[in-house]
Amino acid sequence: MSEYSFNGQTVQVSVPSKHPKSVLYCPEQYGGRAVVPNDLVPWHVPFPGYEKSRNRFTATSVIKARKRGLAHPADIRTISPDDIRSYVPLRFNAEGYPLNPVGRTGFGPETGLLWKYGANFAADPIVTWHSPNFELLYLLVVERTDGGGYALPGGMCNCEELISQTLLRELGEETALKSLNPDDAKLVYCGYVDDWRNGDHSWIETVAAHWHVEPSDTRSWKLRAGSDARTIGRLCLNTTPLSSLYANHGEIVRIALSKLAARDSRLRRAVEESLGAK
Ligand code: RP5
Repeated sequence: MSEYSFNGQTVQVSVPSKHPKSVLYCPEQYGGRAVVPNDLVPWHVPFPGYEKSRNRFTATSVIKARKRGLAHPADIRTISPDDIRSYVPLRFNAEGYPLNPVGRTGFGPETGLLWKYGANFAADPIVTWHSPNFELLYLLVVERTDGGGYALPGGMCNCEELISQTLLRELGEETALKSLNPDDAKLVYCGYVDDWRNGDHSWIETVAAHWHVEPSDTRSWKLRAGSDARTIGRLCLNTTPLSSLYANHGEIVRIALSKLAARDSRLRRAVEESLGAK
């Protein structure tokens, strides 16, 4: 099992056992996914004819990024396996394609909207605060412009950046919140994101870090939706089901809240209520 460290904190790298959103949903441009029954998701189960049943699609943005040397070339044979990355130990098929660590997705071998074969690295800031009486918990979210609904205000990493920089840059770009202290970040998650853009050979992995702030800290915030966000939301977690969030962001927030309750007993009831919100 691999580990990831950040700010002197360590987490195990996570790969969920299922990826329902990567199998059932996709952006319209993908033209749909091949049907993958649950028992045929794992790569070790033979699925004759599967490869040919998949739609092919590469976004124009990816083709443009290739010309600038920012995206992998289309031909997998021209890419050194060392240039294909993941927080998870990678496996490759006979043609040299990296295999999605959860299993089949019904889309590939092209990368669709993603720039890289293997993992495309993102970073997700989780920002929460409580009501003055400690009864309610709030989460800062953005409404995605791609129709994916409410999500953590994260984004893709620039290759020259440290994850700690991406977390705060994305938060600033998407919400205009720039006052959080990087040293207060609590590492919550490192691993696979069940994102609807994922494919058989290209997928998203993220590092999520949590800031929980006092209600008084939020009074000076002047939040504004950035270019990647339609609106900003302050979700009351006591009444909003975490499962309604984009990709597996709800599961990631769940981990953050459990750790929060372990650190601060005053918030245990609000956390319990939020974890059970339906
Ligand atoms: C998710 O997509 C990640 O967890 C992150 O929140 C986001 C990054 O993609 P963009 O918002 O930059 O499109 O998979």
